[in-house]
Amino acid sequence: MTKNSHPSLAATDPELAALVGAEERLQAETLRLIPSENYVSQAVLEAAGTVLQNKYSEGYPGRRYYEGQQNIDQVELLAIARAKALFGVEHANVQPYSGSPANLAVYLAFAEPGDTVMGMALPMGGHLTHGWGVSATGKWFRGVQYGVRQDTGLIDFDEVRELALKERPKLIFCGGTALPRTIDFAAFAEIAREAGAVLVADVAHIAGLIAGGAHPSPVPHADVISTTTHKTLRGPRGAMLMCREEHAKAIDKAVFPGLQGGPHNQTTAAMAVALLEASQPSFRTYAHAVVANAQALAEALLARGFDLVSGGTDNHLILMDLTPKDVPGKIAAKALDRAGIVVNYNTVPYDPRKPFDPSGIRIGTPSLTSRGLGVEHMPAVADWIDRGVTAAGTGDEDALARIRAEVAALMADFPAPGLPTD
Ligand code: DSN
Repeated sequence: MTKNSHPSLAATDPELAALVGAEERLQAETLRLIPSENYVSQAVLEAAGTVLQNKYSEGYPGRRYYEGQQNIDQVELLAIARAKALFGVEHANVQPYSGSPANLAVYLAFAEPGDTVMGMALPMGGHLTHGWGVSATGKWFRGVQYGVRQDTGLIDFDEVRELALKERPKLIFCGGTALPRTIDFAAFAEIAREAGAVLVADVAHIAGLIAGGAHPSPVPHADVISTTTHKTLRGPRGAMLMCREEHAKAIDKAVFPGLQGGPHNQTTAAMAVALLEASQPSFRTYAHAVVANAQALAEALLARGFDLVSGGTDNHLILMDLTPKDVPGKIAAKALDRAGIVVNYNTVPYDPRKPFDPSGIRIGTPSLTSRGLGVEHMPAVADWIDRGVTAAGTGDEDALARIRAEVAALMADFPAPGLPTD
């Protein structure tokens, strides 16, 4: 299937080519449910593999520290223009290498070491870079953290407001990595205004849903929007920062020369392609289908007695608390992997277990929707998860093997974008 996919690579480095081929097969045969992953198009893959990667271009279009930027400037300007049009923002910086450096640039733009910053706690669904202790953002800044209510699994805005007014953070982050519900950007903006804080909406997980009109936009509310480009947005591994014109200079200076050197031009090009794809009507259909699939999957899981944090989902992501099933998240995730269903183990809010051995698994529908699976397939997906978790508890490897074969059979009918087909 993948023998001749990369002929030059295979001739030069057969060992590496074999690994790439094996990964192509794995991505083709398995049901990939990690909510932060996706399949990029062949066009995005091709742009990411171009000679643009040979070029250094520290600086910004028209203001570089290296010559020979005739084409690179145009590539970056194209990506910027497309980002601005797609999200309706005044300014976009497309140079951050990925989400964590993008967020670090925001700290550099608006805060000094030791300042107080506020974000959602990592075990509650936030991100490391929102001031969590083990991250540089929690070591070099004073991170104060909010969470979700234990009884509802939802953010308690009275608690967030009280904390913000007491701590007066320089930055407030909203968004995260394990949030199954719509983010109320307007409520966060009101709190940030009262507290005199800069509101940063980290929409990495939901950028594609926003672009496709399947989640409200932070644009009228947030001072800065941070996003990766490789999750629901279906672009290359990279990131963008977007803001109003008043913050443009501070953001640009923080990214370069504050934090990074030369931008990865091949990634910028692939980002431009993904942004073009995300502006097409078909992407709106995709974004809404991601949510419809997640909601259908949540319903099917609830019908099978699973406990979902917050009781379901509004977006692409479902956080399953396996405590009632008496199967730890890690055991379940590893068993599902053997069954051809790729998920990640995850803490759930108020998890009594440790982060490396937590109570939950996190799943999502961006990848399966990219392959064309629809709501009619979600009962089968829920059934496989159910049987997989049961088999994880009983150690039934034969059952896992049976699921793997069934998964591979269905996946064969839904070729993934960007993967070789024969
Ligand atoms: N690692 C990403 C995720 O999986 O959600 C967030 O950075």
